[in-house]
Parts: sequence; structure tokens; C-alpha cells
Amino acid sequence: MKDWTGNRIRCFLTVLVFFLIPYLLFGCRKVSFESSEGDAITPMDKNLIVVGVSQVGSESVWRTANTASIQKVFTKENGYFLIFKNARQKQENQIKAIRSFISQRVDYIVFSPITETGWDTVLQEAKEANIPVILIDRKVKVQDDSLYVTWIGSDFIHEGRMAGEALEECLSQRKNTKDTVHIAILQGTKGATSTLGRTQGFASVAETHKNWNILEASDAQFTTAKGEEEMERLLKRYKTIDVLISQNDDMTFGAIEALQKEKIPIGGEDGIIIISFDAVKNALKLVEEGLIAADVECNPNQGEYVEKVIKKMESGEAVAKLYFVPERVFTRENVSAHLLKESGE
Ligand code: GYE
Repeated sequence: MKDWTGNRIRCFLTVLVFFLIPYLLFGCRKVSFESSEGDAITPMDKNLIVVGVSQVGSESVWRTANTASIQKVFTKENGYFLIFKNARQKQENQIKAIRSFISQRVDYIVFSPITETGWDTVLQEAKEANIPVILIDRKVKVQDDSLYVTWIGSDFIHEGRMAGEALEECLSQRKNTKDTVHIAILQGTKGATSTLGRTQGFASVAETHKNWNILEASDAQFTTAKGEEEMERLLKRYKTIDVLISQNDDMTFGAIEALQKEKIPIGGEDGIIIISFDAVKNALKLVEEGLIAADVECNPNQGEYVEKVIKKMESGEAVAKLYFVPERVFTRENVSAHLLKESGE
């Protein structure tokens, strides 16, 4: 009679080693993931930490740099399996992405919420699935702050204040001071933390100047196309615009297009003063040329900060609720040295 016992033992051991032990170790996690690059691998084979990232979109140069900082860090070589989803500026796409991360039982969810509200339900689902959520760039307004572990980003209110102080400096350097300074504002995405903070910070400086007249704050959605469109509309509506506060460089590029089309002088002693945000390289070149009077840095390199937080959590260390990334203001006084350093010369 064939030795069935030996076969049974071998069969049992096979099931034990290739199915039961991994199942116990990794729970009911999916055994393979479609990575952003499309190569399906089984992280359990490589013990990779699976990170699901939902990015706002690719609306600006800053966003591209922010995405690059994430993709540079979360690589298989560094021990991570990155699932990256671009929401194309739609909150419903971010919610869908977070739900797909939950169903794939990733280890961490990282996302930049396009606007602050509308996240309670999906973040509650992540909490119930015991998946930690890390916010980058923008914040969420939720009933229960335990729905996310930490937020890493910029102090947008401080950025707005720095813009106001830069305008004070520009005006003080002009010989012919104006009785009234007419200011137009191009705002970013409605309800985004960066828009809200920059608006609040600038307003806190503007309200101390009785002769600063804010003509209008218009929503140009952080894009170059909308920046140009809105600047054209503002130029038609207002006879005099002395200052443009543009809440990101992409909108500034569009606004400069519109101003140059109308042959409106920019900068110098009498031209429109432009104060911008993000300080991306091509904008800093315009600072050097005198077209942008000041550009408030918004550090996009948050990937490395997220990784530090994940490393802390992996080793059981406590993490803070907020991490601010360092920033400064670029003007003609300091921009050339910075660009030189960046170019590695
Ligand atoms: O200024 C802009 C991007 O939230 C800081 O979003 C971010 C902003 C940034 O579209 O370029």
C-alpha cells in the first residue's frame, strides 16, 4: 500500500509554509499589488512597506516637485512599495483612491487633501481598517483629529504674512508713495489650506495699512491658464492696479502674460508690483529680472519628511501632530546666490 502518510505530511507542510504562515503574518492583505509603475509584485516576498499616496493632481510646477519628492523616497530599494494615484484635482478621485488603498490593506495612506472638508467618512473607514493616515501639504477639517496621525507642510499663514511684509518693503523703497495702493489678489483652489492660510496671513498685514485697498480676490485655481484669464478680467474691470498678490507662481506666469499683452509696466519704480508664492526655479529667474518683486518659498520636498515619520512609526516612536518645513522669501537681494547654489556652480 502506498505510503500515504508521507504524502499527507508533505502536503500539509506545503500548505503551512506557502499559505497559512504568510496569511497569519500579513492578515487578509491582498497578496499582490499593482504598483504605480504597473509591475505587480508580492510585497510579502520582499517585506516592503506598502504606501498608498493620493496626490491632488499635476496643476502646478510646485505639485510636480512635490510628487517627485515622494517618488524619490518611496522606492523598492529603500524598502517601500509605492502605489501612487493622481486625483486630477477632484476630491472624489482622492476618496476613491483612499478606499482602494484600504481594500488593498496598505501599511500607510499618505495624501494631500485638495480641500479641507469632506474627509470624515473615508478617514473613519481608514481608522477602522487600522491604516495610519499621514497628511502632506494641505490639511483636513474633521470632527475627530485622531483620523490622521500627522500633517507635514508649510505654515501658509506665515507665508501670507511674509508676502505682506515683502510688499511693505517694496513700497517703502519707492520714491513716489501713493495715497492709496490698489491691490488685486489671484487666489488658489477654493477651500485649500494654502489658499486659506496665504489669504489670512496677507490680510493680517494689509489691515494695518489704511491706504491699502484690496480691489478683489479672484479664484484662479493655482493654474497658469486661469491666472492669465483672471488677470485679463481684472485689467478690464479696474483702471488702476498697483500690486498683484498671486498665490502661486503658475498663476503669476499667466498674469505676466496678460500684463505684457496689454503693455503694462511691471516692477521698477512705477510698474505693477508682483508678489508670488512657491519660488519655483523659473519664477526665481523672473525675480532676478525684476518682474517678480518677491517670491515666498513653499518647500515641496515633503517626501523625505514623510519617510522619517514612517520610520519613527515603524520603530514604535511617537510622532508629532504637525511638522512645518523650513521656508524663506526670495528678492533681488538674495535670489542670484540661491540660483547659483542650486545650479551647483
Ligand atoms: O502653492 C500650488 C499647488 O498646496 C502649497 O498647491 C500647495 C499649493 C502650491 O497647486 O502650486
